[in-house]
Amino acid sequence: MTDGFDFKAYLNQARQRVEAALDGSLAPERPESLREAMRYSLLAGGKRLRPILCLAACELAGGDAEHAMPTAVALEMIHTMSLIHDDLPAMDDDDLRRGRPTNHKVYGEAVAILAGDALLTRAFEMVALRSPGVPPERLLKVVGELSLVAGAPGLVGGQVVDLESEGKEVDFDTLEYIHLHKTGALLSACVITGATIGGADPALISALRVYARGIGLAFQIIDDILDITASSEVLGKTAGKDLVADKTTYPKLLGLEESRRRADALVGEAKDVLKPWEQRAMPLLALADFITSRDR
Ligand code: GRG
Repeated sequence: MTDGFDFKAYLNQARQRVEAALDGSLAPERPESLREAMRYSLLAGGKRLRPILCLAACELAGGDAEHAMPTAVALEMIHTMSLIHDDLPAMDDDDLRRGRPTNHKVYGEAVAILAGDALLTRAFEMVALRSPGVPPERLLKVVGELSLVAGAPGLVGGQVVDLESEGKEVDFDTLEYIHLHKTGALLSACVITGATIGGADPALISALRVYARGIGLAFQIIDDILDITASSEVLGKTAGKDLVADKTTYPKLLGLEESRRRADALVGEAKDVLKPWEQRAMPLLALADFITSRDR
């Protein structure tokens, strides 16, 4: 479906644009110590999948990707703050993220919590106050989407169920609930907000919701597989944590092979739904494949 599309070049170029925008989003301000902690995690690398999904969806809808850049930055800010908070001793208690010591290891717990809070609120500022050229009614929809995704109906709800499931036998429905909320919701918001800024019609928005559900679940299945098969050096975060914590994961419930088959099938379904937009959907189709072929 994506023959002839130079995905590597697309990804490199998109990443460079995103990195520049992320850098520009945290210009000098007081207190410098807080800014430093925010920049430490936001500019620590990462695949930048979420902002790129947002830009690609905006272009698929016929919009100018530059108009979606502040929202793309906002999505990476929400993602990064969720990683900072997830790594805290009260949550996953980790000391390695994106190949470096976690935020609280460097700046202490109090500043790490506050850096996360400041990134979350800056995300809304990016959309509401720093998105020139986008009609206000589209920005309002984006703010609504982000507020649902970041809060109890999204990441926070998923994280709470995940914490409550520790040390318990978890059934398939609960596992899927956790993944759809902790991981899938934000990936979905990426394409929905991008497409909204690009002026998508309801048919495209519905198709993108189906696409996002597929890639969201597939992304988490691959994450579970990589936790077992990849090293901490390659992942840039502590590998093997799920086994140590005896966490319920897809490989635990289905085995490695069946988990991979399921991820491939979900990505296949996600791609099928974008068939009517085939040419313009090339980046999103290739990004779906990237989710199952990635090694970190
Ligand atoms: C959003 C208000 C608010 C609070 C956060 C801590 C928390 C509540 C939620 C946890 C969310 C979480 C850490 C989900 C895991 C998602 C996941 C699979 C992250 C890894 O994503 P990658 O591989 O990472 O895209 P990089 O580093 O490449 O960006």
